[in-house]
Amino acid sequence: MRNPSTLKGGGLEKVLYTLNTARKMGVTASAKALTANNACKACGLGMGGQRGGMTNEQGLFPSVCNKSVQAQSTDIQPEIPRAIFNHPLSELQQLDGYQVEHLGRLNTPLYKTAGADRLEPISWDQALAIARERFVHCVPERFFAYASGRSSMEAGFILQLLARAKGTNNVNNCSYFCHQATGVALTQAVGSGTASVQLDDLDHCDTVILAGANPASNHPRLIHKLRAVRERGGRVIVINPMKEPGLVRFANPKSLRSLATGGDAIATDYLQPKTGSDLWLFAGLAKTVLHLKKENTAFLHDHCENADAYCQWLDAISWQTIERHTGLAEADIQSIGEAYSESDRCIFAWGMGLTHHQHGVQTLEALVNLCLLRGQVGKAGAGLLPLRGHSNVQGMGSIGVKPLLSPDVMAKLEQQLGIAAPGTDGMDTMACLRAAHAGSIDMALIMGGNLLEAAPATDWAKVALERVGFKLYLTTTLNRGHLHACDQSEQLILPVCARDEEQQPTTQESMFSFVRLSDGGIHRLNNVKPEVDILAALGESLPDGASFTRLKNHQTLRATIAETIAELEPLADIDQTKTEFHIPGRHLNRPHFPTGNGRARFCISPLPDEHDATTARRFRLMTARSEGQFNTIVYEQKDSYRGMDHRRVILMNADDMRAQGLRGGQKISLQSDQGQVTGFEVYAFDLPRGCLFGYYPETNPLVGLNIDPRSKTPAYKSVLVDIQPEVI
Ligand SMILES: Nc1nc2c(c(=O)[nH]1)N[C@H]1C(S)=C(S)[C@@H](COP(=O)(O)OP(=O)(O)OC[C@H]3O[C@@H](n4cnc5c(=O)[nH]c(N)nc54)[C@H](O)[C@@H]3O)O[C@H]1N2
Ligand SMILES: Nc1nc2c(c(=O)[nH]1)N[C@H]1C(S)=C(S)[C@@H](COP(=O)(O)OP(=O)(O)OC[C@H]3O[C@@H](n4cnc5c(=O)[nH]c(N)nc54)[C@H](O)[C@@H]3O)O[C@H]1N2
Ligand code: SF4
Ligand SMILES: [Mo]
Repeated sequence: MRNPSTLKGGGLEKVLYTLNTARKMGVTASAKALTANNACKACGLGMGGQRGGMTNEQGLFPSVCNKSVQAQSTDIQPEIPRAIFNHPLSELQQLDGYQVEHLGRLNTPLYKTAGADRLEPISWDQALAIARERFVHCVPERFFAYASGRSSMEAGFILQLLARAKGTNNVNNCSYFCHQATGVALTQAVGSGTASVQLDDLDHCDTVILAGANPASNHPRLIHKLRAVRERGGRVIVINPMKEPGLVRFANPKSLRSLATGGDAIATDYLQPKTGSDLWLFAGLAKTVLHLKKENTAFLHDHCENADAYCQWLDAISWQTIERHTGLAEADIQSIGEAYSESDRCIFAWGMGLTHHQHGVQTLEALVNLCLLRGQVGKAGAGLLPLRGHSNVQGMGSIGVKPLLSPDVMAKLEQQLGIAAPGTDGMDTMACLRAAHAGSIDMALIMGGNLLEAAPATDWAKVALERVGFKLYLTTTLNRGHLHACDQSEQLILPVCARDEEQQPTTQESMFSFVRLSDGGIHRLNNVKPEVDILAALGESLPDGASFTRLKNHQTLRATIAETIAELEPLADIDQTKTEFHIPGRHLNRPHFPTGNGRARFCISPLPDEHDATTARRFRLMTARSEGQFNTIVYEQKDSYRGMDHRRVILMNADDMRAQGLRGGQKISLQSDQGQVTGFEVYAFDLPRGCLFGYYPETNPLVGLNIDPRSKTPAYKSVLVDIQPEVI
């Protein structure tokens, strides 16, 4: 392992990797895949669409993005050789995630009966007959649908329609594992659960506060915007327990100067609070603003409510409490509070480091309150920017892949399509898994994603999914979720087109609420189907299924969306106009908020239980990503940003290692209340004492079932563990 102090993000290694991957893809295939008019399939920042593969909504082409190349690399693989399916399941189960993903593209429906030990290739006719039969006979309340965020708006709409036509609201997407806390907190405070800014705003801010996110790996092209903030003399304040090398310095692969000089500085300031303590840190920053009398009194008076209660709440939190929770000195917090007080236009950007906690919503409330205190939302160049995960995860929410639809959308579905509102409340993702664990689910429809390995408590999740009588997966490639949790249950895996292979254009929504049109049309495999066709075929089997046939035409489908979801009205004629658009009402660039009375609201909640509550477990483990993976898809074993050669590692504060008598590279096992993992190597890293880092999904067996009661999101970044050196 390399010395972390010499590490930096990006650079030559990334260029070589991209080149290598592009070579493997074949020059023509990669050029075609990367330049065609399709939205980038990887992260939620959004790129491509009608302006061409790598161009953003400003018409700029900042640089080739390694993530985008990676995502394409698995799509353009040849089909999985048929001989693979001669192997019994028990043998396929021995493959690791990397090996399964790199078997190739799935190009045949696969079926497995409950007791069988084989995935049998079958015909589409047989496959659809089985799927329809199970769907028609399933009791609505014993059914759920889960979607990842890679599918299109069109597929998402029809998926949620299918569930509701069946009579259940049990339909959700991976946002319950991701940014749900953001949605809850922002909706109640400013009336809209999505980013208040657009990409342009990043060109006009003087400060970015980046908390709990690692865009060097996870939203690579955001780094260009952060560099530009620095270049114009602005500040980038990073809040992250880990000293992420890619946020300290980033070498721009496009710039020889940048490579030669060892990269550009990104963070002007770097605060390292203890994991899960951001809520107290935000309170400390707000106390500083008040102390300096830098609150925006006119904004508070004219455009907010509940500010007084917030100030009282802050008063009740002492600096000792803040120092104890965050592990930071009052003076260090105050100096950042002063910097924030000087900013005229500040953008707050954040990721999973804030949402993956049992007090995720409360942390986001604290962040929004800090932003409101200085009137940093509701004007150009300032505001709130959740860094979304999947390329269309936000679209999944907009289109209704969620348990609760707004009453007016539900009423429109009823009028337009004759679909009656299901009588019972829908379940979020963890509630569905709990129901499955209790044996109360007969059928699950899983569109994309890897529910098994994305879920907490892998062994528990495996039991839960195994107990689902029939699982129907729609996927481009196989993953371990398809091979495990089905020993005793029936399942069907259907191969689908990737975005750029769709036979009709599709649409996707980015984290800036920008809706892109993807042409599709690339032909790679001969036996895959569009998701919409498969879902419509299921819908047709319902008693009033006729309308599903019409919806196979994407233009008709989009016209229907436009009629039912008011803010998506411009979708109606996007085929003709090819005009991509920002969803109206989301960009909050004047101080009027869609809350009903036009005012933003300070939301305060009782403080969570003591962060360092007495527990037998001594360390708090965060589970997060490397640059070489996209969620459960592992592309490379090594993490070049953090200098790790493989993924079965735990990173730890050097003093903690000494206190535990551990040396770098030593094998350890970890134990939580949920489970145990063994054979991990421990290395020193710049992290606060008591905090550990491990990769997802390798550490998921340790993650508990405890969720944030308001966002229903597991505490993936706050797993209490003990460690044991392994005796060799
Ligand atoms: N390369 C790549 N890109 C991706 C993905 C991927 O897997 N790989 N996944 C996509 C998806 S679905 C998502 S949601 C996004 C995720 O993007 P991010 O939100 O950046 O995700 P993570 O890597 O899980 O964690 C981010 C950071 O949170 C920090 N952190 C952990 N706990 C805390 C805490 O308590 N407080 C603070 N302040 N920081 C903390 C970690 O040190 C880490 O640097 O990326 C998307 N893009
Ligand atoms: N411990 C821990 N667990 C976590 C997290 C964490 O930080 N720590 N992060 C959480 C987060 S933020 C998220 S969003 C979830 C992610 O959860 P998911 O979205 O469920 O998982 P992914 O790994 O993104 O799904 C990858 C699979 O999607 C399928 N796929 C890929 N492309 C396509 C396509 O074009 N169409 C279709 N139909 N299928 C496709 C392939 O089967 C691929 O293997 O994981 C969560 N789990
Ligand atoms: S930053 Fe995200 S959306 Fe943009 S090209 Fe890279 S992976 Fe795609
Ligand atoms: Mo995510």
